[in-house]
Amino acid sequence: MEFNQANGERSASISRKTNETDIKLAFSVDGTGVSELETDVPFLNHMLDLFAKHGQFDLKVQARGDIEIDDHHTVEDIGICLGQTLREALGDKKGIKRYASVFVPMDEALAQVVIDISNRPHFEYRAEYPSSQVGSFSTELVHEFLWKLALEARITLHVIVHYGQNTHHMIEAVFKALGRALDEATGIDPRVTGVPSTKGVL
Ligand SMILES: [Mn+2]
Repeated sequence: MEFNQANGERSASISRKTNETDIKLAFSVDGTGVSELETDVPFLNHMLDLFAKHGQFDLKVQARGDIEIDDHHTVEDIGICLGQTLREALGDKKGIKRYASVFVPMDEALAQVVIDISNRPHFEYRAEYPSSQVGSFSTELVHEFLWKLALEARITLHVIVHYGQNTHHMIEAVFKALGRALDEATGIDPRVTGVPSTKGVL
């Protein structure tokens, strides 16, 4: 499960097995929005599909986990794997835009994602959902996924759900905004020479 890095594509893959989960994940920053998602958490498959599509990433995930307990470990560990591959794929971060702030509406819901590809892991999250469940999915796991993604990718990630009435819509807006914001922040700005930091390193 790998993408072709020979043509300069920024991509990485990981295979991670613990007593709780067994995950294979391949991620390409410079993709076309294609995903192949085989996890035991259907709602997360739906969200990752949106993330890849709206971020123009390629994403393959095969994940088996101890969902007989609950979805927690599987969702958390996919977040960890995605964060690690994002960090690896970006390498020295030369030429990237680094920052992005994106609002995405989904009908009545509005989400905002603000990113700094900073090498300084930080996560802020403001979201209050009307429902604690979407189908069998616990909405508290959105926090778990994004938090671990930010830590492992070593990015500053602020996620704000401004309002909404339908929990499915609200979370969908988050994942679409995350895709679009990461797409923009990882994008190459031809005016940037080297790393976009006065410190000279990110
Ligand atoms: Mn949906």
